[in-house]
Amino acid sequence: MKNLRRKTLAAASAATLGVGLALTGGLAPAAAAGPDTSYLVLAPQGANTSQAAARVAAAKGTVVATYDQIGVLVVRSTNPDFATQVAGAGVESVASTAGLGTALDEGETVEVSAADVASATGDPTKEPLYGQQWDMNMIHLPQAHAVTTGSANVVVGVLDSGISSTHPDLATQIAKDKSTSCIGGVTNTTESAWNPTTSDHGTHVAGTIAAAVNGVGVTGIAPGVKVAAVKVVNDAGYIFPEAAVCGFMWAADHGMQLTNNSYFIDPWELNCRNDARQRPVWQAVQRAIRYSQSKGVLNVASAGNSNYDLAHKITDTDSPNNGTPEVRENLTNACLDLPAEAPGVVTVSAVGPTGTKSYYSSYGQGVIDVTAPGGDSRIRTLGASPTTADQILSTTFNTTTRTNGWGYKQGTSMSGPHATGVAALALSAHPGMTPGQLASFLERTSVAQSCPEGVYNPAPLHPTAGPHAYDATCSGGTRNGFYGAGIVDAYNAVK
Ligand SMILES: [Ca+2]
Ligand SMILES: [Ca+2]
Repeated sequence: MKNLRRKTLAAASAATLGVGLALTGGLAPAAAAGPDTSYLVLAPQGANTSQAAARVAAAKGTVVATYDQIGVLVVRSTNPDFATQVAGAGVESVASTAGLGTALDEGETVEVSAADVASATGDPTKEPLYGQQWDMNMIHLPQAHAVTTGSANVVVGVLDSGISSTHPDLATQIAKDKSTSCIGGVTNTTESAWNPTTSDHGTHVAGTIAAAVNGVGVTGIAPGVKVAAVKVVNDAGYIFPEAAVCGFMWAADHGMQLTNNSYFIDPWELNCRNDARQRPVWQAVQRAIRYSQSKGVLNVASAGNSNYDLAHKITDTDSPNNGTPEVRENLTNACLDLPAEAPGVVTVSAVGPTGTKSYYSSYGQGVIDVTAPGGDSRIRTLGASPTTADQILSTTFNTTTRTNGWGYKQGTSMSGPHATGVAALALSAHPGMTPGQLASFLERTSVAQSCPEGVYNPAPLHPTAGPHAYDATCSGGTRNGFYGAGIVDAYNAVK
């Protein structure tokens, strides 16, 4: 999984290389146009952006989105000196987001064949593929659905790669009037703009949250609620900070009570507030997250698939994602994964079908709030070979054939939506909770899991990674670094 996350984009460093072409001869150059670059421009907290906008215009920038609520402008400019020239009264900070896109950990989809879909037999829920949804039994979904399948008043923003609006298990589940693309930090509510293009990750996530109970395919956790597609993953598979800011602001201003965030924002993974280059980016995203919380949104985020101890950050050898690796001094716990570690966000690790930590799941005492099924294809064979059925079955969209279907994926991208779905059921059964109350309720109704003894090594027979690649040590008691408060439980959340 780690390698999937570390996809590189060769073009990302071109932005810096394009500046400063050698000048020859004695002619004074005209102002050189640089590459078209995105910036986040921050006004002082609490100030409006009009003064900053005037400075942007004077520095030959174009404002493409204005977030007066949080004092943030999204700007594009080809002026190579934009960042320097825009500085001044009314501008607290500015940062280019070039190179700060993070690759979505897409995960591989294993599709269920049309023949197998057709021959699947029914079950008590009447969903033909329910027999493969071990994850739903683990969180006691049938018992929960006897109480409620969710309220249509609850709308969940799926900040992801879009949702297929033609999918037979999703077409009735989407709040189309609240769906948008946020690519480039600019909203586009055209239906085609928020449908999937190059990735069906968001379609899989949406199905886990809210696939219909309709006698077709699978069931979602909260089929009575609505999902809104908020597309933040671009066609190259990257999430840029301006898209995430747009997504949080959109969810906040369109009456959503929950967002699901199965992605990360920073290519360095560990986003440091004390890194001057990144601080404005951290601040802009943080302002957007805080604003959404003030509007009644609980944000749920995946912990990541690097088997990384998020509580003990010492080195960051893999970074940056899309540039030359560099050594950064003084990495501390002030360096946050966004949005997973932003205050007030529910952070979710993953477990497989036996209820133990998935080999890939990141963890960390004080960081993980709850856990949920994300699949573990290696648990059954101690790592030797993958077992598809131990992954998570949900809705898919084949981006090559442009057809809808069902299939398996695994990752904390899949566990996060289980927590989001249970939170949506909880809010349906117990309306009126604030985001903080809902987060506490989700934790309180989870089923505690004990730490494994000693060093946990679920995949010692992995053929290529080596016998200790997935070693991890769990710390804490009833609430611990692997599982937080425990496995989310749909029945406990609605009864
Ligand atoms: Ca269904
Ligand atoms: Ca948290």
